[in-house]
Amino acid sequence: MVNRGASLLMLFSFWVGLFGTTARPTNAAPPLSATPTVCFTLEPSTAGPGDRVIADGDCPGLLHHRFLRIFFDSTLVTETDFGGGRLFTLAFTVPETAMPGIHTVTVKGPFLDASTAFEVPGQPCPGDCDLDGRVRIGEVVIGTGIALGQRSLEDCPASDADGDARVAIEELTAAVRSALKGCE
Ligand SMILES: [Ca+2]
Ligand SMILES: [Ca+2]
Repeated sequence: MVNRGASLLMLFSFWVGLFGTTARPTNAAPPLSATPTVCFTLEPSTAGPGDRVIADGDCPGLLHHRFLRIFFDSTLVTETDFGGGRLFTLAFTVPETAMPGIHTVTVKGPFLDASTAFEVPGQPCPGDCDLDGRVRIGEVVIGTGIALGQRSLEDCPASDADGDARVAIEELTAAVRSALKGCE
């Protein structure tokens, strides 16, 4: 365990040394986290860029809402002047730029902020925590923290390429490769 931790630190030190002088300060990638409120379903729950998805909801308190917005991660995909009631059925299109991996779809209204997961099929770019098609130093830091047991895998599922719920040195190396050469 000590050797593994030391190896991880060496790998990370190497990467920071390589980029320390050229990497611009960057915001750490936002963690992938779902809000506790889940009051709608997506059909289908897995689809590719450009595909149409139906959000079917039954959200308490929606009666008083007028505007509803649906976000795919941080991208606004639907905005509607909702008539009222607690039931809604809204369609949206998966953004063309959506990368493979687990995304978050959020329905927002004046008093509503509900999220659920949505999967774009395929392997995510190794280490790309926020699925934006690039790996930044903050994302390598997150992956390293997971490998060292200091962070939760939920903070960056894309760090775990083989899905064994651990981040191995090889997976960190793949993340560094993504940062150096871009996502393939
Ligand atoms: Ca990224
Ligand atoms: Ca793994």
